[in-house]
This record gives sequence, C-alpha cells and structure tokens, in this order.
Amino acid sequence: MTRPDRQAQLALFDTALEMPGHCENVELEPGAVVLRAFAREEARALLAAIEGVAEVSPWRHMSTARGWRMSVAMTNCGEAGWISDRTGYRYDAIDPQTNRPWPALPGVFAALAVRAADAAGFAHFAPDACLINRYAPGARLSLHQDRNERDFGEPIVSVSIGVPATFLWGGCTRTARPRRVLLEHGDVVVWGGAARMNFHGIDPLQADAHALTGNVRFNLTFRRAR
Ligand code: MD3
Ligand code: FE
Repeated sequence: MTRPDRQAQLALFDTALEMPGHCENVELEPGAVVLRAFAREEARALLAAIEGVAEVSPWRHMSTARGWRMSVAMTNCGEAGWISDRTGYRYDAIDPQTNRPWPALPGVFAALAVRAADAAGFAHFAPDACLINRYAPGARLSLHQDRNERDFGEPIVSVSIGVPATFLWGGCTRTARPRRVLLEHGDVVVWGGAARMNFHGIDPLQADAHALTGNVRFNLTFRRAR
C-alpha cells in the first residue's frame, strides 16, 4: 500500500478553513489563543457602548500613507487612538476629526479586555487604547503587522461581534502563506509573545446577516499603546 504524500497532506491542511468557533479554544501558536464565544453574553452591552463611542467620535474611513481610502470604517476610545493619514500611522490622544480627546474606555470594554487577557495568562493588562473597526460587506484589511505600539511585550486583545469573518494568520514575513481562521460572534483572541508581530488580515466580508448587527461585523482591539 502506498503512503499518502506527506507534502500533499500538509498542503491540504494548510488551505482548510479552521473553525475554532466550532470546537474548543485553540492555540494558533504559542502566544495566540482563541477564546471561543468568550464575549457572547456581553455582546448587546458592547454594541450599545460602541454606539455611544461613535456618537462622540464618529465612524470614518481613514486613508493609508499611500493615499488609499480604507474600506474598514474606524473610531477609537481610550487615552490613545490609532490614526492613519498621508503622514503615516500613529497613536494620538486627540481625535483629528473632532479635535477633542477620544471618549473614555467604556467600563464594559475595560472589564472584558482584562478578563480575557487574564484567561490567556497575561495578568495586569491595562489597555489605554481601543480601536473599533466596522466591516460592511466587502470591507477587508490586507496583511499587515501592528507595530505602532511602544512595548511589543504587551498583548493585544481582539473581540469579534456580528457577521463572521475569515481571519488571515500569516507568519513573520509578508510572503508566508497565511492560515485561514473563522472568527465568529463573541470570539475573543489574545495575541502575545512571538505571535504579536505576525502578519495578519481579514478577507473581504461576505454578505451575511446577524441578528444583532445586520450585515456588519465589528472588531475591538485593546492595546497598551504608550
Ligand atoms: C495579531 N484587526 O485592527 S483582529 C487591527 O478583525 C486588526 O479588525 C483585525 O488587525 C480585525 O490591527 C484583526 C485580530 C488581531 C489584531 C491585532 C493583532 C490579530 C493580531 C496584532 C498582532 C497579531
Ligand atoms: Fe492588525
């Protein structure tokens, strides 16, 4: 009997869509932990808080340093907000659209971020920044690294709400072929350690409907930026 080609097996596994939302929590690799449905109970409260933030600092499509309009709409809360414009990417305490500070981190946000970091083994996480991403159908985030934060030893906590999305999990170079992982409503991922610098992105959002958000996906990323 012939053994299946090991190389072909690996390639097959690599292209399969991994669905942590459909089994137990998975560690993508050391330092990247998917906490399945961790935020599902709080979803309504999170959505109400997102609305409150967007009333103060409205949704906007930022432009990349090269002048492209981002398909993802964004806003921020916390002491520092992530911004992108023709001069590059950075964190700033002031929303350039309102010329006022970003709204404070809602209590329900801060509590969830700290609880998730704890569950993943990062005690004493004290986020000072939360970027809120809003994906309409077709919106995507191309492969990138997050490197505007001061201390890469601090974890990042991300929370997915609404329509599921295919997350691209690349390696430490842009050209490494990414794994694909489905992130569903309520999933929380804690990224720390070596995984913190990996390339990552989101495939174009599929047209879909979710009871709480309609055709939209929201993602919160909590960071210690400064
Ligand atoms: C892995 N957001 O805002 S969340 C981003 O779904 C971003 O909106 C995506 O990438 C989203 O920068 C992905 C998952 C995520 C967030 C930050 C990371 C994964 C990460 C930082 C380092 C490594
Ligand atoms: Fe990112």
